[in-house]
Amino acid sequence: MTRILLTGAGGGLGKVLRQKLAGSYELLRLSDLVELDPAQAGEEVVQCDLADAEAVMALAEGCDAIVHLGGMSVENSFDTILNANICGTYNIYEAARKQGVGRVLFASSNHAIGFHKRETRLDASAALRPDSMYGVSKGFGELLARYYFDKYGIETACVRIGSSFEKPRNRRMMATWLSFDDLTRLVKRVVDADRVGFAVVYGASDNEESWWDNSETAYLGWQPQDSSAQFANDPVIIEEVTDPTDPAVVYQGGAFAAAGHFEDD
Ligand code: NAI
Ligand code: 15L
Repeated sequence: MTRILLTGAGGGLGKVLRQKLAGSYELLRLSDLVELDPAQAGEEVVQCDLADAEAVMALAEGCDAIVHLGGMSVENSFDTILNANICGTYNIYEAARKQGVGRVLFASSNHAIGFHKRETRLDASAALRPDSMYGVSKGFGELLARYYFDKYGIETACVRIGSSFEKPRNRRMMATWLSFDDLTRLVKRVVDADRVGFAVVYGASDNEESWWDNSETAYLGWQPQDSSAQFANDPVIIEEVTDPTDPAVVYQGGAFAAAGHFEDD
């Protein structure tokens, strides 16, 4: 597992991983719709649209694993989600199949299960309950991953990322926060593990408030080491006032669950 394709390399997490994975593998092929900084040693840079099947087919050539972060990362019009996330992820799996790429890390999201209540503890077998069309597209990606593993043996870790930012931005993120270092360790475990199979992993740090149970994927050997507790006294966390009956507080998906249909806005 030495030649890695990283999609979404121009985004928030893509930029972090570009920096943190530098030098760890023989090749990091970086791709995004937006222009990227020029390639450094051990890197290749390819600008392309994930909806362009031919371009994505070429993108995967010669790679051992794909870290698929690219796509629309929040709620948007169905058209945008369809092209970037649904067609884009299908193109990634078809490219993996035809180019012989054996392993994918799919950046799924907590919004695939965002309509579960916060007092419900979820494990890898929890039902998909998307809270948005964005969440629906992540559920579709997980189903694609399941299908390509069962039919073609392409391994995937579907990582239902919570909130991966420098620090939590609100009270909800005290439970959902995933530090950049824990994310990087998880990506490396998925790339380096002897066996991944089909795995659903919740991407959260070792936070005091926790809604998710990763015991079914303990075989991957990933143990988050950071905790949001260090931010408990941050003014953003202390000052935020929340109504416990607000759907944005009741459901795991927060504001995504509470929002109306994007196309109506
Ligand atoms: P981001 O929005 O910063 O980055 C996504 C990147 O994908 C952007 O650089 C964008 O240009 C690229 N992209 C969008 N449409 C594309 C297309 N049609 N073709 C090629 N590239 C395209 O998002 P972020 O925060 O870096 O997240 C990365 C991935 O992780 C996303 O798939 C997101 O859904 C997922 N995720 C992130 C979370 C977070 O807390 N940061 C939480 C849950 C999931
Ligand atoms: C996501 O899926 C988004 O990509 C990210 O921007 C955050 O909104 C995150 O979920 C979250 O739930 O905090």
